[in-house]
Formats: sequence, C-alpha cells, structure tokens
Amino acid sequence: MVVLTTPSIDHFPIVDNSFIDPSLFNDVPIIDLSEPDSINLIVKACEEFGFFKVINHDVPMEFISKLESEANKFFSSPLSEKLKAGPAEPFGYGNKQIGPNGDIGWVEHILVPTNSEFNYQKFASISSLNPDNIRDFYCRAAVNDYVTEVKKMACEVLEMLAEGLKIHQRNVFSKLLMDEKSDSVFRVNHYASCSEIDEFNGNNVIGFGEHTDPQIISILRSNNTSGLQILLKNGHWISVPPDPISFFINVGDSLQVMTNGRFKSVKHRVLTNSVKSRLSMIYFGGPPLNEKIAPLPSLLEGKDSLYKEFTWLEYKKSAYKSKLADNRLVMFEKM
Ligand code: GA4
Repeated sequence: MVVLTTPSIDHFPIVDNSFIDPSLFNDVPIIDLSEPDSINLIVKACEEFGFFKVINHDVPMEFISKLESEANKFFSSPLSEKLKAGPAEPFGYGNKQIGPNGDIGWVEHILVPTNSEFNYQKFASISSLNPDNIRDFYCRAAVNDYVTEVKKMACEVLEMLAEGLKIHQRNVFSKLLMDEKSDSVFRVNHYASCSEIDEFNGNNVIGFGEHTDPQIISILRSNNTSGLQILLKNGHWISVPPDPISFFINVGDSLQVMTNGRFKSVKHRVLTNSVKSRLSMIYFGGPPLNEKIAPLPSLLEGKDSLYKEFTWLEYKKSAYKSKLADNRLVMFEKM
C-alpha cells in the first residue's frame, strides 16, 4: 500500500505580499494565430518575456471542457482512488510533493507520458506503478484528444518561430515534438483553494514554486482562477490574468539553448487563491531522449555557442537531481 504523508501547512513556502507588484500583467503579448502578421510578434515575445498568450487557436472548446470536467472528477474523487494512478515517480499522482528533492507546494497533480512509444508495461517493471491505473486515467480523462490538438498548435507556433528566425528548415523545432520518440509529457495541476493563508496575515501560500521548464515549449490552459505569475527582466513578479479560452505559452530551457540564448526560458510560479480552486493543464513539448541540444548553426551568426553540447537525456537526468528553483542551465554553460 502506498502511504502518502502530506506536510503540515506551517511547512509550506509562502510569498511575502509586500514584494508583489499588485498590478496585473495586462501587457502580456497576445498572438492571434489567425493573423499572418503575428510571426514577428511571436519572436519579439520570446525574446522579451519568453511568454505569450495565444488566441484564435483551433483547439476545440469541447475537448478542453471535456478534459476539464474529467480532471475535476478525478481530483474530487477519494484519495484512495487517486492513489491508484501510482506515486509520481515521475508519472502518476502527486500530492504536495514536487519532484524527488523535497520541494513542496499547495498542489496535487497527475503527470502522464504522451508519446505512442511509451511502454507502460516496461515502465511498470522499473517503478511501483500499476500500468492499468495510469492508462485508465489517460483514457478516461480524454487526454488523448486534447493532447493531439494542443500538440498540433504547439507545432504550428514552433514553425512560425522557425520562420520568424529565418531558419531554412521550418520544422526544425516541431519535428522534435512530432517524432514518435518525443519525450513530451502532460500534467494537470489542481490547486485547492487555500483558506489557511489567513494564518499568514494574507501572505500567499505557494502552489508551485518558481522554476523554468526544462523542455522546448510549454502550453498551458487554466480555468478562470488567477495564480500564475511570471518573473520580468526587471526582477518583478507579475500576475497573469487568467483566460480560460486562450493558451499561455512559455519558452523552455531547451529552446533557450537552441536559440543560443536569444529566447529566454521564463521563470514562473503559481500562488494559491483563498477562495477559488485553480485547475491547469500543461503540455510540455520535449525532444527524443537521444536528441543533441545545441544552438542551431544558423543562429550563431559567427558567435560562439554559450552552451556545452548535451543530450536531452543528460539534461533530464540532471534536472531530476535539482531543486525546483535551481538554474538548471548553469552547469551546461561555457565558462
Ligand atoms: C517542471 C516542469 C514540469 O512540471 C515537470 C517538472 C518535474 C516534475 O515535477 O516531475 C520537475 C520540474 C519540472 C523541474 C526540475 C525537477 C523535475 C520536478 C523537479 C524538481 C514535469 C518537468 O519536466 O520539470
């Protein structure tokens, strides 16, 4: 039997509200996918913020709503049911624990692999996970329909980026997500409303601590509850107004490397809400494990690479040894 011990509320990381800029980030770059002129805007957004919002996408609202209702059903089911998805190692159900190195947050989540190559049986033999339970969530939750559409949109965005960067091969980034061995993952986070924040004089309990995403690109959709913040270059954390009919996209560490630092992988975090619960679903588009991650030659423009060469597997292994807030790219930077 899996025993899940959850840390007591006094051990949760909090944010001192006096350091938070109360204004909302109303200048979040908005990319209209039905607008051909958006290519330059998208490049600019990746350079300035590593973050933008996408509207007029073709992901059917019915897939989004179906998955949202399945996810709500899953998270409101008894703990004993949720535990059947297996402990998050890393795939499965996690409650308050983030990653294997002691990070905690006011969140429960489920993480599933997305590639067709993934062999549940083989995975089960190297972990304590029952493959039927996680496969059950995967099917029940209509993840497949949703992920197929979101991945299509992610590829479209990556192809616009390649074009905006004047890279000859338009699918240079998207082919990594399309590869049947692509190591992309899908996560649903549920942040229950956290009334305990009163004990901290109104300071917010952290749902998911500050971090950058290791992959190429992350596509996030949330319900109408706020909580997501991004770190601006001026060092201010700023709250992103929620928008359940749009997607928020951020540059991951791997795309930062492939563009030799021209695009920035944005630091972000999630604060809990005292009244409403937040549900977010994120598709993390990653390359195959054996893929070499290095700046694209056409983007070097005679300059040296800022990074030592590494494979995605090497990066991933080192990421799983790190703490959430660590800068995972430093050890791959050239002196
Ligand atoms: C952050 C982005 C994704 O949620 C994730 C996370 C992963 C995990 O929770 O298993 C990590 C974290 C994330 C980065 C550093 C390592 C790995 C927890 C952690 C401490 C699924 C991912 O790919 O990297």
